[in-house]
Amino acid sequence: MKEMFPILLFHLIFLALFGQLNASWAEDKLLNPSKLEMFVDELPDMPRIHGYGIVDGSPKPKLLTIGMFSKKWKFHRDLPATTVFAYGASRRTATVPGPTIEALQGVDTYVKWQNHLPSKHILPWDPTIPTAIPATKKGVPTVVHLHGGLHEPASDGNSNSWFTARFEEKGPTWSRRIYHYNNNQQPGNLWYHDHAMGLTRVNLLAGLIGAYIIRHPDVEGPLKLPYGDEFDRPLVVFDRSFRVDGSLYMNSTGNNPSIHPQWQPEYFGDAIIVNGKAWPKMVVRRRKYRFRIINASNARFFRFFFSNGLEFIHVAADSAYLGKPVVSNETLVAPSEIVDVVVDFSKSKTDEAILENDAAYPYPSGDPVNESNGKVMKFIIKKEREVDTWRVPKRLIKYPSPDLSSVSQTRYIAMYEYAIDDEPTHLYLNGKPYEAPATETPKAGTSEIWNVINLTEDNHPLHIHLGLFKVLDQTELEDDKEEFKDCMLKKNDAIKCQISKYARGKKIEVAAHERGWKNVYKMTNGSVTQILVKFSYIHSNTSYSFDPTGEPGYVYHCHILDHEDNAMMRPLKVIK
Ligand SMILES: *[C@@H]1O[C@H](CO)[C@@H](O)[C@H](O)[C@H]1NC(C)=O
Ligand SMILES: *[C@@H]1O[C@H](CO)[C@@H](O)[C@H](O)[C@H]1NC(C)=O
Ligand SMILES: *[C@@H]1O[C@H](CO)[C@@H](O)[C@H](O)[C@H]1NC(C)=O
Ligand SMILES: *[C@@H]1O[C@H](CO)[C@@H](O)[C@H](O)[C@H]1NC(C)=O
Ligand SMILES: *[C@@H]1O[C@H](CO)[C@@H](O)[C@H](O)[C@H]1NC(C)=O
Ligand SMILES: *[C@@H]1O[C@H](CO)[C@@H](O)[C@H](O)[C@H]1NC(C)=O
Ligand SMILES: CC(=O)N[C@H]1CO[C@H](CO)[C@@H](O)[C@@H]1O
Ligand SMILES: [Cu+2]
Repeated sequence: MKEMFPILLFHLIFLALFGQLNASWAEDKLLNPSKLEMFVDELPDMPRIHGYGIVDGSPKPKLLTIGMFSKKWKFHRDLPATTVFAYGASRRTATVPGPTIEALQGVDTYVKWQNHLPSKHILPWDPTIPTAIPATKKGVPTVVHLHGGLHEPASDGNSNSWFTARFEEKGPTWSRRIYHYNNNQQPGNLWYHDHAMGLTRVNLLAGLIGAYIIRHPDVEGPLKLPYGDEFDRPLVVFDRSFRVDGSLYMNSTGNNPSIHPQWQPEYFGDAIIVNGKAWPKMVVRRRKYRFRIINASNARFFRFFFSNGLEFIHVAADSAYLGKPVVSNETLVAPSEIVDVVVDFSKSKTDEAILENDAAYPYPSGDPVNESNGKVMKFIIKKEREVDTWRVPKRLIKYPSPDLSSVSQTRYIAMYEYAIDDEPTHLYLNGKPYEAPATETPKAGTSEIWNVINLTEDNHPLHIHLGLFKVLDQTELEDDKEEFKDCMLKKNDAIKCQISKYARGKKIEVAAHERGWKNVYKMTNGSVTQILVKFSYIHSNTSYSFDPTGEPGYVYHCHILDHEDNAMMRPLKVIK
């Protein structure tokens, strides 16, 4: 026994270190989120990095180096520090979310994205879904996608262009160490995040997200919207669950474990995090602020509203300004959608306003929110009245409406979910895996109509790389849609299945603030959503300032990350 003891101890340490003990240990050590007092941490403003230099008074292209680091991050005053993956100019300055990159329209930003991550992931991932797996089984594959960016395919962060630390291993379509963002598009809100094959959900959960803003001072300055670091603030919102020791918790038992031991169709966390703090607070002055709210949750939809009735004045959506401001008392944000709103705190009748959320999860038919996930953050409004120099003009920036007569193609995109005993195993677009050759091959410079048919139970936010789109119409399928669904499952051909016969139900109104140009939209279940996708700039008639036809092409996918990973994503190949 005496000799055995060290061996036993060694085994225990080994097991504890390498995870086999975690499964039983993990679940009873889950943190009850109501143990964290709300509104105690100040809302951070993430570091701002300029994606341009100033030489002799004029802006010049710039090369940034941004790394991905494993480090500790405090999500709440009373929660032990959490190991995260964070973007930053250095390990010391890396944050969750990462730094906000501020670019100028027409000035190129180059980024050397560097992977400094350890050899093992901090979250459970599932090798049985289509996944980037390094041959040595060492290193965390990553690749950065700038969401909403119009740039060459080789800098688009294709899921198979992943790389591990020191570029030791690279995915099959990897070609560049330095990414080139032209920034030649309209001013607006973008965000960057990881996009590695089969790892997007866990890499984002670990912290690999950040905001990116393209500004055009000549066009935006005259609007006099709230501006500058104090009044123009990105809010990156997501949900996370923790163990009592502060570590991130993700359920590691699949919903169909005999097929996918770990994968689950949707991740929901119990704590709502804004700019890296759980339920933070922010002291504001009695005047207007602009908030660019990015939903960086894996699967949670948010419907935001203020406890004291303050309104949202929408000035832009996820990729472009609106023609006119739109006022609303609540706003629904799907994963990866961005709302860009002005809030006028001088209108507040109280000295505090809580930003709340009442979206069921999964949206729209899942569990109702409760005290924890129904609260987002608190604004403490100073008492003193002051003169507000910011305004919201009656007209913002109007881009020409899509020219329907020039549409060159009409496509049907059907969303399918496959299940065993009602538990989803995987999801496909058009019934095809990601690896099947591209079927969506738009011509550069043209516009197309896509009819997106949801044949699943859920509301899927569809995101298209490169192409910006406008939602034209959303129509419910008629009651006998099961016939249509059966036909689609057999033939996968919307025309042969007589879509026009079924797509005659109720029209679903598209909210006024979502009628602008977008890059993500909620594809409501049981309906056909018609969008016009433009494969050219929306703000000018010049052709793209890069070649969109190169390898490895682009993709389009569902932005519920757990769906995207398994494998609700298809190639998009632009041709000449
Ligand atoms: C984790 O997921 C499994 C299978 O989906 C489920 O049975 C289990 O209750 C979950 N655990 C927790 C703590 O939610
Ligand atoms: C917002 O206004 C609509 C219509 O007036 C109303 O039905 C809804 O309950 C309001 N929402 C909130 C959060 O006050
Ligand atoms: C963020 O987007 C995901 C996926 O579209 C969605 O499920 C989630 O509800 C959204 N969250 C917010 C805060 O908008
Ligand atoms: C809210 O629901 C979550 C998930 O079911 C749970 O973990 C949390 O404890 C609940 N919070 C409260 C205050 O009931
Ligand atoms: C969408 O799903 C919800 C909840 O399952 C359901 O109430 C609603 O009728 C569905 N909508 C359509 C158009 O099928
Ligand atoms: C492009 O040209 C067409 C036809 O001349 C014009 O109607 C449209 O407004 C132009 N678009 C932009 C963005 O300038
Ligand atoms: C076309 C179609 O059948 N769509 C599905 C969309 O989602 C709903 C669930 O709310 C299903 O009932 C529909 O079958
Ligand atoms: Cu989806």
